[in-house]
Amino acid sequence: MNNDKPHQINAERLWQSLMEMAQIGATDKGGSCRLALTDEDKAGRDLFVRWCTEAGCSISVDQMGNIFARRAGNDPELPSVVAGSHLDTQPTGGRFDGVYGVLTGLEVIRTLNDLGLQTKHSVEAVCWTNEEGSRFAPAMVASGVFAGVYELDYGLSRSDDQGRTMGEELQRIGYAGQVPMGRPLHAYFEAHIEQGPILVEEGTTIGIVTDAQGQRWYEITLTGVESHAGPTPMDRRKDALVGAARIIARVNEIGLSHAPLACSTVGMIDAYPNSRNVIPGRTFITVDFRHPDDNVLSQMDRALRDSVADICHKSGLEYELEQIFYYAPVPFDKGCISAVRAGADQMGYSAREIVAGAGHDACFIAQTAPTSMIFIPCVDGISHNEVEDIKPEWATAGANVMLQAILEKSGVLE
Ligand code: HGY
Ligand code: MN
Ligand code: MN
Repeated sequence: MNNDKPHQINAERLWQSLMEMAQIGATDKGGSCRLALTDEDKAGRDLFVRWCTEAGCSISVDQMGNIFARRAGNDPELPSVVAGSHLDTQPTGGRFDGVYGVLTGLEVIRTLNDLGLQTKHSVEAVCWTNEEGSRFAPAMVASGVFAGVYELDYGLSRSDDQGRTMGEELQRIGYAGQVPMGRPLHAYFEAHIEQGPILVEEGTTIGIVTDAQGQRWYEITLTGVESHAGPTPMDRRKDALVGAARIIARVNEIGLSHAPLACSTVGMIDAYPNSRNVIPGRTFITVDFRHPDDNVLSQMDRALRDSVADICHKSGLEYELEQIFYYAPVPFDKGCISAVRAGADQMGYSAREIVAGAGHDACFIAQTAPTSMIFIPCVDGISHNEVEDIKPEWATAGANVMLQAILEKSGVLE
C-alpha cells in the first residue's frame, strides 16, 4: 500500500470483463442463459481459462470440472487463498449472479500482477461447477464434492431431464478433470450480488456476510387416476393436479406461518398427461424451504410431510416425497469476516453485516476452510431474472474489498 491510499483494482477492466462474459449465452431480454455443462457454459469456461492463462496463472481442473487458476506464491507448500464463484446460470438468469465472484477473483490476480506484488500463499481464482442446481439438481454439487459433503460418484451421476449425467457432460465439453477432489485452503472468499433488497434500499455498498440461511429441497410425485374430463362425476375423481394445487397453497402457508424470515417456494410443476380434457393422473412438484434457524427448518419439514399425507388421504392420491437437498444454516469464519470488514473500512465504503438468503458455494466450502462472503447491492434487489443489474461502482467496491482481504490473508512480501 502506498502511503495514503490502499491498493485498488482496475475498475474499467473488471467491468469490461463482466460485459464480455455476458455476451456468452446472452438472452433477448438482457440476461444470461448458460445452464451448467451446456455449450454456453463451456464457452464461458473457455473464456475464463483464456483470461487466467493470459494473466500467467497455472490452470487445473478437478474431477467435478471445478476450474482453479493459480498465481503462485513464494511458498508452494502453503495452502492457497482462493476467491471465486460460479459461471453457470438459471435459464432466465442475470449477467452478474456468480459471474461477478469469478471475475472478481480474476481481477484481484490481474491487479497483483499490475502491482508486481509477491504473496506468501498462492492466490487462486475458482469457477465451481453447477452451483445453480437448475439443469442438474441439487445446487452446489461440485463445491459439495470438493468439501466432502457429497461423494464423487453422487456428483458425477446427477442427471438432467434428458437423462444425461454430469459426468457425461463434463466429458463432452472437455472439463472432466483428473485432479482429485478437495484439498486444504488457507481461506476462501466469495464476492456475490446480494440478490435481495436490503443493501440497495439502505444505500449500503458492502454486505459483510456473517452467515447463510439453511435450505431443504424436496421432490413430490402425486398419483391419482387419469379419466375423462366430461363424464367423470366430481365426487369420483382422483385428480393429481387438484392435490398438487392444495399442496402448493399449503407450502405458501408454511412459509408465511414462520414470517418474517422463512421462505417457501414451489418452482416446478409437471402434470401428466397435460391434456386439457384429461383429469391429470400424475403430477410432479418441487419444494424449496429456507430459514436461518435449523429448528424452524425442521418444523417446516414436519408441517410439509403432515400436510402432504393429509391432503393425499382426503383426495385419494398416492404420493412419493423425497428430500433431495439439505444443509443447516452456515456461520462463516470470524477471521475472514474481519478481513472483509477491515477491507471495507480501509476503502471507506458503507458496510453492514448481513445473512445470505441464497445458497452459495461458500456455504459448502465453509465446511472445509475458513470462509466468508462479500455482498454488493443489485438493482431493486432482483436476481434469477434477466433484468438483474448492478452499478459499475458497486462492482468496483466489492472487488476492492476482496483485494484488501486477499492481501491480508495471502501475506504480501515487501
Ligand atoms: O438456490 C440458490 O440459492 C442458489 O441460487 N443456487
Ligand atoms: Mn449465485
Ligand atoms: Mn443463483
